[in-house]
Amino acid sequence: AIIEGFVTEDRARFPNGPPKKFSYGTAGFRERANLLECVLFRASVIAGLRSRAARGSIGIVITASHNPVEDNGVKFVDTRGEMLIPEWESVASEIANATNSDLKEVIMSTVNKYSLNDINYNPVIQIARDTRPSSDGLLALLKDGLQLLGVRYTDHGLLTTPQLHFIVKSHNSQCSYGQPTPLGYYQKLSKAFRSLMSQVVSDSKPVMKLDAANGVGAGRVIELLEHIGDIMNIEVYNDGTNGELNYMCGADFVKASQVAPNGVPIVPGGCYVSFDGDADRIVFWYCSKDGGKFVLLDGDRIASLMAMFIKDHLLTLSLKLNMSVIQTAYANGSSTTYIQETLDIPVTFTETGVKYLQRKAQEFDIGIFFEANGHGTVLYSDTAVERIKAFVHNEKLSDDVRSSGKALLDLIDLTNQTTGDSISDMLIVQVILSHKKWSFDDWANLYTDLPNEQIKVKVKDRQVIKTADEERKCVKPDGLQDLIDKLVNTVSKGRSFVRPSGTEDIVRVYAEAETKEEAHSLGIAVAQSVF
Ligand code: 16G
Ligand code: ZN
Repeated sequence: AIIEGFVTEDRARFPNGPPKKFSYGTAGFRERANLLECVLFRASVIAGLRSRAARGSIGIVITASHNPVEDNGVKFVDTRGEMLIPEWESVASEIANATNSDLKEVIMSTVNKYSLNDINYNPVIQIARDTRPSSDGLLALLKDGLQLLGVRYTDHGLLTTPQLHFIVKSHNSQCSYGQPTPLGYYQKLSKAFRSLMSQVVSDSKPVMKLDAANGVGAGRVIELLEHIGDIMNIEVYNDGTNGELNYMCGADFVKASQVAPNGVPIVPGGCYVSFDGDADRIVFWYCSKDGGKFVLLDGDRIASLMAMFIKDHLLTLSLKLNMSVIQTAYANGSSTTYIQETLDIPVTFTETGVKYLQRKAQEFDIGIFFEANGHGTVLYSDTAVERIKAFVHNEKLSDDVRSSGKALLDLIDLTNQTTGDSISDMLIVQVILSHKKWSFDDWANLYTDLPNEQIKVKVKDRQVIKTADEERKCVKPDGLQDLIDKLVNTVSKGRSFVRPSGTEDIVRVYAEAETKEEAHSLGIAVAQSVF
């Protein structure tokens, strides 16, 4: 009867049904905001069903991340604080796409398939949204749906995507991960950060200048500063008061165009950081003191820095835990070489998309996963945490070794283990640089990036391109890979691959080589062979 009422209301509000065919992909449902109204209303029933099936709280975040301000989107956070499980991606798509007359049947078939009528669980949905002007209206539709269904919810207001992931995990872990509120998030991170920074002797406070992409991260960092402002200075720019969301600023813009964003005063040698619109991606950058050259420190750099620091600590503790850095084909070849050869840590490759990296990272005691675009974090298995804890409690340790062990435990608490998190990643990087007494220059000197080129190619049907070996080899159309191999062999340290984009109707070409000119010519040549 409740479903009946919901379906009737859906038909009254959206007599034409969904305005287009949606597909729940890596980014959730993402569209022009005005096309999403029906989807947001139906998101209530998707979340309610998934919550019951998983017997836990589900999160919904209204955001379109680094997309332009006219877009919006909706993403579900699964019970352990991770991305929605693949099986339910299709359920979500089916419900979002059902015609008015099919909706009831589609919902009921899900109810029956998972025997949801037999489950006596009254879910609570955790909700957050970003700063887009369309987010309020979409939120209202979602709430209407939840109320009609009698599903309880907590609206946390404006939060970063990773904060909502944290809250869902905390809620479902009976608070053992943290308190399931924004305050609980700030408290957990700031406690760990203060403890780690207290081990550093320094006569000045670290300063970072933040480009917040005119997004939701700006206000959240200001809230965070109430907890750590006495030990770290974060100057917030692109806070949304003047500029437009993600326009000429933010992590995606800076990574793609390799120039400084608008809206941030540049001081050579200063430390800069850019978030994306929902603060789950982060890149660092600076302009060198001599000559003002722009230097980007991307996801590969962050992964390398974190891997180095964690490995150092494990060596001090003489703890053998199996560790891997997870990368995609987009990782700069120099970072892979540095991690494998200098740090002696195995690198594992996966397809593009956070869910693939995350899943792979779970296979290790310590899995450090980062996409070059700046999305990533570190996952520590329960075994790893228990072993480190047991070790620290050993009575016969020297002070140095014990404090190294404690630092590692604090580092784990400072890490948002649910998903890549700009705020958490920023604090971790600061801790490492402070512990090493390193500047951004020192960090950049770990290795030298190979010059690279990314080209978008418009083709009639991008799905004719099929890849294998974690997207590093092209298996269809026939002969294309041979051609790429030949071209790659004409330049030194050459590497190139092509793949159909998952988010745009294009084929992406990546090329890298020892010199900028070679990377460029290789990229162009490969792009031409794709036509
Ligand atoms: C999505 C993915 C991101 C990936 C990008 C690739 C998530 C949350 N986001 O934004 O990880 O790098 O797609 O886009 O999984 P592409 O397929 O167009 O290259
Ligand atoms: Zn994002």
